[in-house]
Amino acid sequence: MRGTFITFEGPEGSGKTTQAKRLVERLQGEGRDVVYTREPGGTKTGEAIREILQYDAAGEPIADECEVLLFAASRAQLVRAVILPALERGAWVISDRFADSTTVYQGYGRGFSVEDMLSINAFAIGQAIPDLTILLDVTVASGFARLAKRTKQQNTKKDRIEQEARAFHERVRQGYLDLAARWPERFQRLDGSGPADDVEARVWECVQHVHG
Ligand code: T5A
Repeated sequence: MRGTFITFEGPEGSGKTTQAKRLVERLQGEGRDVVYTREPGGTKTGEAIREILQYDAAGEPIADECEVLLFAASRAQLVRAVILPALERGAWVISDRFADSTTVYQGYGRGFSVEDMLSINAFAIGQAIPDLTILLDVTVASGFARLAKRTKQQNTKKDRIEQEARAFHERVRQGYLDLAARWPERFQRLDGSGPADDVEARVWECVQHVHG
């Protein structure tokens, strides 16, 4: 029996990593076989690509077209090496970002054709279509306020895409809302604001509602 594939999407600082990990713990607490993945990354090849994408690790500016294909390449590897084998053995797969990120960041954000991004995604993911996509919706301002707090507390630096202009991130947020309206049967848009425990309760209700 095929397992269950859930993806978390949302703007920067919307709480995807926090909530994806909490969901993994809850499902594991029920004794389920659960695999957590993140994008870009999740495999050795993907983590190497992540380094290049996040901080220009190759030492030169990345062309926007190259960026699209690197995200797709990381995803193609993750799907074949991790996601499909896990789904085939009946596991739950929880992914922190997936193909919708390319549609909104490179399509709506960078301005590439959304339909082109969907075609590239289709090639990269094959049969790995999420059963449920949880869109954690927060305003751009509140997401960045969370990241600013983290940057200060942990003394980290902003990555390449976080440094994009505010208008870029507003387009990303709008892109997510458009995708959620386009595929209402797959997307669940949840309010990502408020305390993490409250958001976790919303996520859990949503997962139980969709998958019993
Ligand atoms: N990208 C990615 C593309 O452009 N195209 C693609 O195809 C893909 C896959 C990935 C970057 O790559 C881009 C998008 C991104 O710019 P990343 O480091 O993985 O980079 O960045 P994000 O996925 O955006 O991860 P972030 O860590 O920035 O945000 P999250 O995961 O949404 O948020 P999280 O859980 O890490 O929380 C952020 C901070 O807020 C706190 C947390 O403790 C943390 O400090 N927090 C809360 N604070 C208050 N209330 C709550 N409810 C909170 N929940 C979390």
